[in-house]
Amino acid sequence: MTPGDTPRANLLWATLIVEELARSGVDFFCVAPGSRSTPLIAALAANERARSLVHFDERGTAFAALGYARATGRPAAWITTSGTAVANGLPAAIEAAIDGVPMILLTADRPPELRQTGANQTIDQPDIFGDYVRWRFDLPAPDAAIDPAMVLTTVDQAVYRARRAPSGPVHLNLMFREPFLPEDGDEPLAAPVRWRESDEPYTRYAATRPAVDLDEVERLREELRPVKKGLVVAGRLPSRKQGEAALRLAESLGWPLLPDVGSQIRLGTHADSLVPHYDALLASERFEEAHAPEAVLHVGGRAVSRRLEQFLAGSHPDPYVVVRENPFRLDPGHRVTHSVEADVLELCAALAKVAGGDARADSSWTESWRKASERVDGYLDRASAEAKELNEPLVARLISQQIPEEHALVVASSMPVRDLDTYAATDGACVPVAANRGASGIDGTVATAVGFARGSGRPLTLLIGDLALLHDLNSLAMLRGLPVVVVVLNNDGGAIFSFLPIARHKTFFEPYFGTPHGVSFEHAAAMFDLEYENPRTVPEFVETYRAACAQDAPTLIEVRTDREENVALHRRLLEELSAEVSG
Ligand SMILES: Cc1ncc(C[n+]2csc(CCOP(=O)(O)OP(=O)(O)O)c2C)c(N)n1
Ligand SMILES: [Mg+2]
Repeated sequence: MTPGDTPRANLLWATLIVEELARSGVDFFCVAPGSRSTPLIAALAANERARSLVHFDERGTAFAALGYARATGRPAAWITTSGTAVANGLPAAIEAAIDGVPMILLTADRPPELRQTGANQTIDQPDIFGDYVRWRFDLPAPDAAIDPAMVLTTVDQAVYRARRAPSGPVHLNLMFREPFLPEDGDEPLAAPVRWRESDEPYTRYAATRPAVDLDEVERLREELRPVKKGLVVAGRLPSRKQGEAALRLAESLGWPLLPDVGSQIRLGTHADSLVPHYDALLASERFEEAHAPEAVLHVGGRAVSRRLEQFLAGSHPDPYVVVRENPFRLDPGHRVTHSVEADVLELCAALAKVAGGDARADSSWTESWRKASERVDGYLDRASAEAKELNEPLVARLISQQIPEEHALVVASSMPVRDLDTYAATDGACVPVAANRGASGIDGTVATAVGFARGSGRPLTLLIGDLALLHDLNSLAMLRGLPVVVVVLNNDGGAIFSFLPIARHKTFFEPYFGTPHGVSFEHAAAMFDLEYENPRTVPEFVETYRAACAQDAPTLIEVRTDREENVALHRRLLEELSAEVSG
């Protein structure tokens, strides 16, 4: 290859990568600045169908890609320069891998002659994401002597591997030699003819979805047929359609359905078999003892509720069936008797069809769950009406009631997701709910919300704790121009730790676990150009939240609470709720 071919080959390959991704439906690019990725950025800027999100922190852009795919079901591409920038993609890649979210990681790298030479900003990149990627490939540096069709087939394989079950992140490591780009007037190298003349991906991968195995469905039916007291658990599911399919299955079995906050049917959904407040019910020992199930059918990912996990492990249901779209074990209590990898919609529909005729379930069983849940709801309504001051469970409940139906809701790990799970009402809107509960990190939450807002095209509410917000503070810069309402529950540290036995160790609990920081978010809001509100009372909160939702610009609503009062309030609420359902 003549030296003059390097920049032309760089631009050709980068152009092929960006355009082939766009042709394959990956047209959203999350980008942070850097030099080594120059050819990719030049190709991106020139591509008319590609859209981009540009931000200075690669951890944030990677989480934005995650949020985008959570909203759309389609991967976004993440472009980064070489060096430690690449390592900043690992947290989002881990979350994507564990939760089956597709993502295309494009990392620029030095060419082989500069690896392990002490060359600047050069680290060992090709395997950096380890087993967290579904597929990885280290492309050679662009070279006019290599058939450019290789680049296209590599991109096609990458997109396929990201999207097919089990979906997840894939990594293309892309070496570029300098000079990165041709001079003006240099004749470009030609793309493969057949590709140039078409608008389709070079290799079209057939979307072969394995059909549901009807023998398996029949076996399940046989096992479930004798069950009188069964439970359906709807865990984390990516779409409302899937949640509704689980609900139809529960109805045809005649079993109660326990909907996780991420099941897409926890909010704004009404059905006779739905038990939205199951987590609170399981705080009552008497209720638990009287409601041990004979069988469980769990659909989707893990549920947030710890009480549910303990309850199921303790009650030894048999059969205990798990249905999900990946081959991974979902069985922290080691109780699962039957794990089915299948398309959730199809499996639920097929099983509902055959189970309907058998239904032997005991209707007083479902009614007992539902009525108890209704009592919890009634109690929470009374408690809300009597509350003079804002508190964390109440803010979660108010958001579930006040959120406009066109919004999406992203909720942070730690107490926000747990409070929403336990205390959300069902008389609000049925909005899409997303949370990073694959690895349950508190990192990248704001960026995930940004990606979700961009992907869904919806205005969005983010409910987040103070440490999670501080952790991802610079992602507030990505909110500019987006109709996002950030509600931060500022309890000056990690409130979740107050619920753990470690909280009794007064000598070191506060500095090492509570981790108070003493900051308010008013200045952060000003720095990143967000409106700022600090409501103190329930009516003030409702008013400011509604007003913020009506705006096109981002708003940060800070609610201050006290960690000690918060833990005492949670305990009191659950005690009173237990008395309510046991009485
Ligand atoms: C990246 C990451 N670091 C640390 C943790 C451990 N962790 C779990 S909850 C939590 C505290 C979160 O505090 P905050 O966001 O204020 O929520 P709160 O507990 O107050 O509801 C921490 C540090 C984690 N889950 N993820
Ligand atoms: Mg906190």
